[in-house]
Amino acid sequence: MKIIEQIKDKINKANDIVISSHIRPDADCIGSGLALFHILKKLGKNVSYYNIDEAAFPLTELPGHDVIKIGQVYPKKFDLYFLIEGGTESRTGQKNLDHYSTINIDHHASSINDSDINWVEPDAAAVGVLIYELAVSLDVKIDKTIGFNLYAAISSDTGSFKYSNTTERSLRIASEIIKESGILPDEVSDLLYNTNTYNKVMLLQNVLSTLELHLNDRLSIIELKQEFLGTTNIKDVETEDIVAIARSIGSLKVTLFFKELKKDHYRVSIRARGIFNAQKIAKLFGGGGHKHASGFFYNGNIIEAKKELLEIISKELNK
Ligand SMILES: [Mn+2]
Repeated sequence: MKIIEQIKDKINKANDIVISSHIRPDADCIGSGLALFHILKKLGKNVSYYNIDEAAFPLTELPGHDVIKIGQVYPKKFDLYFLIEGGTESRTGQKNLDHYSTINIDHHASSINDSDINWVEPDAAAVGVLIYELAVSLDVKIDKTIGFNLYAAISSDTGSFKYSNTTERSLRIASEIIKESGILPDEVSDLLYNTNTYNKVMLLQNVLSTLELHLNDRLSIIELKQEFLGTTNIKDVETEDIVAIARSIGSLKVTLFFKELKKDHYRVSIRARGIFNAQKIAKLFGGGGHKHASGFFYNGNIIEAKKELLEIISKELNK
């Protein structure tokens, strides 16, 4: 049986269903989770949605967002547990996952296939694409709430339909979502991309002042120091998109974004273009992600980290 048919079968047989997204949720996993929540509601299911981390503004403004509860899943018997983008306890922060019948829906090649059913499609631009296909197979009409969330998921993970995962499939599905639900794409874009605060734009100024170019302008490095955050009230997760600015320089193949979490402890995002494989680099440091967008944690001095990465990336670029 095709995996989507297996999931359909499980949904049809289930009554009480719970959903969780990964920690530090992004627009794809929240949008996809919310769309799935409202799809299952339309089928008359009892649905709960538990996340460990609160979503950051503006994702809190996604329609239907108020159904999300923060914390561990209530220890009751659910028939089915959907894990959006990563089915492990470390990825979701949820404990005792092996007590449930779990379905992991993901599009990361690095997804750990630890759930009872693992629907992992690295070729899908976003989990939103998969949730749309699930809705179609369940015969659920895409209403405005579902449509807005799915479109936000796909728009966000394709960088507003700019990244290499902007394919016939992602554009066709985005178009079908608009047609079926009647949502206005510019309203989604305004919410996701045009709601910066003054403090956020000033933070960009500080981060951009750290910009370095290396390896004949093929590698850029930027850094977000804790001191930049100061009293800005900007949450960590709201700074994820800053890397997009540093990667817009035409000559670049790779961009590294060092985010200082505390002294000598960094989260490093890697963005790549063309044939360069960011995931391969992230894996060397115990991280993961996609070919063009990956990341890892680094404990140690940033000067050492840069030295080490420059050497590795230089070798990769000169292959
Ligand atoms: Mn995603």
